[in-house]
Amino acid sequence: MSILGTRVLRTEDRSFLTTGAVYTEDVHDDRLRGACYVSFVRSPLAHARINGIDVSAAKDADGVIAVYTGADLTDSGLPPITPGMSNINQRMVRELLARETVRFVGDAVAVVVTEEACQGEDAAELIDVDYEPLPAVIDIAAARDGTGGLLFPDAGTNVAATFGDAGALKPDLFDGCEVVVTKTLINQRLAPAPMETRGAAAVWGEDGRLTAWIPNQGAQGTKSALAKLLAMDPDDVRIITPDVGGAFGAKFGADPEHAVVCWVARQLGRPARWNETRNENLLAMTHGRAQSQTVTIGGSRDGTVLAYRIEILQDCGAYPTLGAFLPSLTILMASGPYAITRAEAVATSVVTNTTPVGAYRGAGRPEATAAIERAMDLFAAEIGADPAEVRRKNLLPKFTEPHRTPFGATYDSGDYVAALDAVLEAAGYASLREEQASRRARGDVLQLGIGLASYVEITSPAGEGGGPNENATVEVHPDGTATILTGTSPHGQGHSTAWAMLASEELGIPMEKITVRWGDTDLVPRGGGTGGSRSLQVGGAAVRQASRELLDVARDRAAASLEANPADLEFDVGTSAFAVKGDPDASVGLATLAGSERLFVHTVFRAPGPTFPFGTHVAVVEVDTETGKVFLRRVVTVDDAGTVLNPLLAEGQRHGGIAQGAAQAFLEEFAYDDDGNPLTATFADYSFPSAAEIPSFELIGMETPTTYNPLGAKGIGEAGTIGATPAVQNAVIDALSHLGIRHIDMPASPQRVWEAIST
Ligand code: MCN
Repeated sequence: MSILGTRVLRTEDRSFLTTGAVYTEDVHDDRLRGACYVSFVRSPLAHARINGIDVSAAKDADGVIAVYTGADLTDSGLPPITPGMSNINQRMVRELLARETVRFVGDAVAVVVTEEACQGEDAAELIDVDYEPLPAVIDIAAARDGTGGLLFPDAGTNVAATFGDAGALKPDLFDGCEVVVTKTLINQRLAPAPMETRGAAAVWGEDGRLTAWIPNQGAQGTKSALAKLLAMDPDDVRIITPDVGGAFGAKFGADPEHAVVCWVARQLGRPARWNETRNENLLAMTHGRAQSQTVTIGGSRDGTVLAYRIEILQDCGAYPTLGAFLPSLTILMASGPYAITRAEAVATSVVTNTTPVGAYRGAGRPEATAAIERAMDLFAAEIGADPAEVRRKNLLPKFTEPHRTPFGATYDSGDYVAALDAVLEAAGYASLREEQASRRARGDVLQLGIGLASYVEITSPAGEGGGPNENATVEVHPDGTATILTGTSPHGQGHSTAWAMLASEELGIPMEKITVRWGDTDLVPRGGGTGGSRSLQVGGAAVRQASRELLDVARDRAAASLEANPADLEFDVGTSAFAVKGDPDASVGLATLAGSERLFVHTVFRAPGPTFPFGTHVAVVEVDTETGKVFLRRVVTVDDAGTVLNPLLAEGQRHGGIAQGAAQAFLEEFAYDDDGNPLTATFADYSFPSAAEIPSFELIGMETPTTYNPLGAKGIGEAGTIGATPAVQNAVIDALSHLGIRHIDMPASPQRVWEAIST
């Protein structure tokens, strides 16, 4: 019986729940013996000129081995960081440690290196930086217009990148529409806040090679990024990935801090370690989202949407990296699951004196869904129609051949109406509306809101070499065990379980005898890592392909050993052995075959393109009309990620993602005051939900296989954050729509909701 599609328990959890994880901070390795500790000195000002740095007092402090500033790094020949992507303004250059100007609260200006970790923070306080404050650019519209000053005077602008031509927007796009609604929506800035903060441990060998332990989402990408920062040949860098306590998109590649720690280790000829504090993490790890979106939607009074436009202003923080590029993904997915043919989008990415923005679970796609799903509700409210009906009317009909959107995305397969109908049925939509009507009639304090979000998203947009592909190696050992090497890099997604299932299914080797390894670049030199919910559809597919190719190799060897024709052999998964058809005694097992010569296959799986999972979420909230407090009561979802390999893993991803997505709608926001001081730099201020604030989610199954990989699988890792956010936001507004409220920006905090009710 096949184990694929069954609820196999996560093999990872036994050690996590007993001996515990080994995060970078916990790594005990002989090579790191005698390590010193690096602490960063960070700017307390959002924008300032550095007139001088006095490190003398710090140098004399307890346990201090050395103090370095940006000048030391530059003197040693380290280059500044130029934006990686060519369409970003190349004059917006960052230094590993800021030398002349600091551009956000948290920008690092110096490091102290101490014998003990605890000595660093005290010594760092003794560093006297002479800052000359400059006006902080926080408002993104002002940043775009350059009215509040420039972050990079040499660039002559705060605009880091543009997408589409704002001057070429069609004035007649909405001609013929009976109804046109326009609204500016804030998709607020979030902090990824993984349980494990960032860190590094670095040591240089006598051969001049660097070994660095860094929590990451893909060691190979971290290796090339780190080598670039350190101006080194990537072959001289080895990255080792310990257990990673959450990443959510923000641990891809390498950050300036990682490079500085490695540089310190080389400078001192001694291993160096860095463990980021929670406060530093909230200040200096890349943030996510941070878009302002002006949506315009037009159509007829019967509910048909005829035209849609989105104009995006992306805040990319102080230094443009991936954040500057995120709007291109928002634009790609802008028309969502709808049959809108007249659609256009433009975006401008600007720098501001805030923490740099990067990828955060969904990276550009939740923003697209949030915009169009809010627009759909605004349109429905304007024509007085049921939001579910408006969606049903405009969703693309079922398709099995690729569908090309006005924004150039090619959706592989979809059945959007079925997803909507299934979730409405499961949620009991009609009776929820009845309940809502009676509460309104009674004038209850607790009003009921029902929110919908239909979505389609892109998974596995790119990989190794830029395409949706991934490699795997499968080796069977003489003792009957097997090892899988993968270019993916799990950090909560359960690949050890999933990849072992796939190999076990093909090779007949029990899962407990299969070890999955990743994240050491000397062991797995190539790989695209884990992000963009790409892993199963390309990495898992590669494991299956490698297993099948291994059987081909083994078949030839078995034929030689049994003196039979390969075509006359049958592979018995039950015994993991080849036998001659009709003569079961003439057999040889994979383990035996591995005894005479190594039995392994390395392969690359290449998909024809990304895949497009879809679904609909229904959120039910109660809103206290006296206090503005939102209670999330239910989230019911259909998330169709094609064929599901392991429902337990997929549902785990959905639960986590929905909680995270819902949190954006009613709780989370990383906020600054007008001077660029962070208002939410501790967990006392930056709130996210605990189990007490969220219900258990109701997950409805639906599987529409893709033909882009033999597993039929699409990605599931980000679906929760894509569907849940607008569903919950729409639910909050729906609860109050009878009061004439059409929109409330996220997060729907009690204060914001109360203000909307009171005005
Ligand atoms: N799966 C399945 N059937 C499918 C699709 C997936 O059984 N049709 C299973 C896979 O086997 C895998 C898991 O679900 O075990 C997720 O697979 P996939 O959708 O391929 O996504 P990735 O493994 O590439 O995960 C990436 C995704 C992203 S982009 C972010 S961000 C994210 C996330 O996963 N960050 C996470 N989930 C996270 N979960 C945790 N605990 N921590 C994070 O930082």
